[in-house]
Amino acid sequence: MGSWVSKPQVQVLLLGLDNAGKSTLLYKLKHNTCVSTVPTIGFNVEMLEARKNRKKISITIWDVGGQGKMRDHWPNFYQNAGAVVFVVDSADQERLNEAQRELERTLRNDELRGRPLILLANKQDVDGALNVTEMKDRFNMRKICQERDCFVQPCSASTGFGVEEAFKRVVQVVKLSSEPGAVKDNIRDTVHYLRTNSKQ
Ligand SMILES: Nc1nc2c(ncn2[C@@H]2O[C@H](COP(=O)(O)OP(=O)(O)OP(=O)(O)O)[C@@H](O)[C@H]2O)c(=O)[nH]1
Ligand SMILES: [Mg+2]
Repeated sequence: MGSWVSKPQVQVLLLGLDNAGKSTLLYKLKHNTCVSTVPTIGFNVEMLEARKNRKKISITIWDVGGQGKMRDHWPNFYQNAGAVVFVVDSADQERLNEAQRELERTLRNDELRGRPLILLANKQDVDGALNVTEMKDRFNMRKICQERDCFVQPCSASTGFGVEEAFKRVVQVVKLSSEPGAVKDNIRDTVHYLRTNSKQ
């Protein structure tokens, strides 16, 4: 068996509206390349290694599709999530309210109580993107951060700006999970749903 098995495992969830840039970010992190993505129906998962408190840890990143129908499946991934990374297209002014509503709905779930949040203000390379101060205001960060560790990181998944910093921040705040298999068990419902629907 590979050596990663014995390392502490952590689970990180990448959530956010469709088109926010989650998959682009995941592959930028994993392969340092800007891949051309298609909307995610289901989820992508990648494993990365990092050091936390001078120990090697293995980080499993779940990138779950953000389209309306997919959002109903987000809760299947909440159990044992060590941190939530919520990706926002900070240049898409028309969908900021929708993103903010989804973030609040997500964080209201009991299974995510006290879990750290990293809000990624993505697409900083696009003209008109909101800056960190504007994002904090728009997403009620003061209120949200009363109950959890929070951080807003500006980035561009396309250019790579801020991506490494975001990952470092995730490693810093992520909680080690006690039952590494549990998230995998919970995705069975989602897989079943996708299989059933793809046959129609
Ligand atoms: N300019 C710019 N475009 C970006 C950035 N990040 C992602 N994109 C583009 O935004 C589009 C959507 O990116 P995805 O990574 O597929 O978005 P997603 O959040 O995974 O979307 P779903 O899978 O539908 O939930 C693609 O055309 C990306 O190339 C960025 O930082 N800057
Ligand atoms: Mg995607």
